[in-house]
Amino acid sequence: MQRALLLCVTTLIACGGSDPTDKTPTPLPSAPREPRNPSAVAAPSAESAARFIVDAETRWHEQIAESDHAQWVNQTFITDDTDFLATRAAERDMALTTELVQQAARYQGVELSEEAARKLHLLRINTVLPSPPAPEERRELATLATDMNSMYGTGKYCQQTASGEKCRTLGELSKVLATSRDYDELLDVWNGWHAIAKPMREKYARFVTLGNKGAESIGWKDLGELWRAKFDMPPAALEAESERLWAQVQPFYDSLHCYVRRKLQAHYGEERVPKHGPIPAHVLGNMWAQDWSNIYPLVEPYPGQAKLDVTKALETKRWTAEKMMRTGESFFTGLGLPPLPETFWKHSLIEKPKGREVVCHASAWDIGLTGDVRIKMCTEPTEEDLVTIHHELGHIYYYLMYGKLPPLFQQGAHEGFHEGIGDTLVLSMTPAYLKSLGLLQQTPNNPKADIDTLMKRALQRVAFLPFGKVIDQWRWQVFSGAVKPDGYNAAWWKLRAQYQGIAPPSPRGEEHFDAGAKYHVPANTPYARYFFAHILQFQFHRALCRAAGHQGPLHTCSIAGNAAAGEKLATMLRMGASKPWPDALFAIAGERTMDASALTEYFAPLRAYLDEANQGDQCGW
Ligand code: X8Z
Ligand code: ZN
Repeated sequence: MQRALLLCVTTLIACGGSDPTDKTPTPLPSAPREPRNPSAVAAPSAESAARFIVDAETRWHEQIAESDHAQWVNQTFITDDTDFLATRAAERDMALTTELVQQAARYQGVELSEEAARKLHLLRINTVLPSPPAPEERRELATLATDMNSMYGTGKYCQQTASGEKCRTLGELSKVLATSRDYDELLDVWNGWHAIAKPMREKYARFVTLGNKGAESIGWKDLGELWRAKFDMPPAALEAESERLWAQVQPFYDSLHCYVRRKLQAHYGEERVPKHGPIPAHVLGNMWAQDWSNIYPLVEPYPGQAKLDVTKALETKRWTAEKMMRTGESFFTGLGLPPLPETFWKHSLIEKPKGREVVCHASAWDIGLTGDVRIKMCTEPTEEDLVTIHHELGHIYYYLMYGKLPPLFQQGAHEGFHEGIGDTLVLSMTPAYLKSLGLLQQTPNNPKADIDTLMKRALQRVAFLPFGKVIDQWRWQVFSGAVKPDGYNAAWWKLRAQYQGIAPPSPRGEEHFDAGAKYHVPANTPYARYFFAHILQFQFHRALCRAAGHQGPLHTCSIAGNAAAGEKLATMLRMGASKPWPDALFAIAGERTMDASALTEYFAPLRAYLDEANQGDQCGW
């Protein structure tokens, strides 16, 4: 996670850029209070706009230092007191970013330099939670945001046992989902975790009302429209873009789904995993059925061909969180990027601390945009966490590489770029690379082993695609009012069935709030970014492999240790959000549109294998 500075936190967030095609919001209402900055009241001109921008960037920069420190303390030590402090900081943050957007509107239509125009555009979309005009509603909204985040962070599944109450955290429940193959045990932990979201339901409905008031006050129809405006294209075009990319990958997803469902039927029986219907959501190895790699042993195409159990090696070799982090750092330094600053090691929280509540969902921070970069993560010795470490370090290196730019440009080219950097490097963690780390023993080089390796990767990255799409499609409907609170859960499961082909394993009436059991909903972190990242990372990978002079199939490429690939990557990272994202994409890949052809190229051998294996089966749901 990260936002502009730390993308998963509620208020400020990485954004897109200026574009003449960008939708102009409807005229803005007047600012809620007198602008403090005299330049903001001067007649709008290029000069007054330049003064306004300097002043706005300075004020914003000052403010984020306060909210970042408050958020960091809150999320690494959840108490009523830190909730209070985080809420107060968030209030100020919301007030300032909203005020600046309103003031920036004065300069619409003024002829500006390219840089000034881009900064004004970025300023207009520099929030995921604008403030409603009334101060008491701002406070209420900030309080709801903190409450839901902390409810998620402290959520537990508690049961009465003979020896007293036994409570399990999300980490513990996830471990059961990853490793158990007992249908009823899986169902129990799935139900147990999803119950934590029930009390969020009413809060979320109010949050939506107030968040929308904020969005309206800065000229957007609703919060969803503001979120969609962050991609250098009109909000409506963003939806079409997401559908276009989905259409490119859907046939492959359907084929993977068909194969996996058959294997799960073989294990759990047709009465539990239906022959032609959706797969129950709790048997895919992950609480949200978003990453299926934990059920790899159940679906392995050629058992015994490739030994891919990295988790076992991490456990038996007793890799510590620090060793896993340092290994991730070496990937980046091996590309020619700088080592992490000493403060990273001093300030990060990389293990779950005992005796205090923390938000364990992994995140990457650049406190106050000062280069004080940190990761917060409750690391376990698993392959999944090794992957997440690289993901988070991708954010950290983006922060470091664009750290010299003006504050408003210190963001990803768009949010999906930020989410895709570390993931791109993970695509280079081939069996040979993992062997070089001592995490795999042998790396047989034959087509069957290749299919096994690709299967594992597809369970991680292709299974994710429809999930990456569904979360914000649901929220966009909620924000627009197309889905009302009395239909939250029905709409959630309708989308999950439609795109993912999964079904809830127990009755899920409107007393439940299953969307709230996924971090990004209570934390108000946009999610479409991950969908785009999962397309872009293959484009980045293909481009970097070309820069590295790789010959042969794309899935066999590793850019580890390649300085030419590193320089190409660094060039894009250094651009931050200074230019519209197509320019950044061009800098790395020589292409200006997002495109799934690199993903399909990467998985081509697996696609052929699956289509063949699915012959005679009636796929779909
Ligand atoms: O939230 C994250 C990162 C932090 S930005 C750990 N991810 C998404 C998720 O966990 O749902 C990475 C993959 C998708
Ligand atoms: Zn992330």
